Amino acid sequence: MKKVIAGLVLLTLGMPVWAATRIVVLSVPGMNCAACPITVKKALDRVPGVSKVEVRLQKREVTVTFDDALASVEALTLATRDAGYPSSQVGSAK
Ligand SMILES: [Cu+2]
Repeated sequence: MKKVIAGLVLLTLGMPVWAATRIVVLSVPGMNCAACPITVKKALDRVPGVSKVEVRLQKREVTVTFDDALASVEALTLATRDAGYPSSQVGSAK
């Protein structure tokens, strides 16, 4: 438990100074029930460099925070496609 909290603190403190952190919004049209986001999130969490995955089922969108030295939009869309949910980038935020 202590380890988990320490990890979260590190992650929170570390985030703003990562120069290569990128946030992108992916459209995942295949998400159509409450179980889909779990599969999509799992697939994206597994991509090295991904630090945060937020799924909005209603909009069929996923916001992904990742280190672009380790991951890429291509790696993200490949991961969701391999999980059965083709996706494409619809936007980005800093
Ligand atoms: Cu589903």
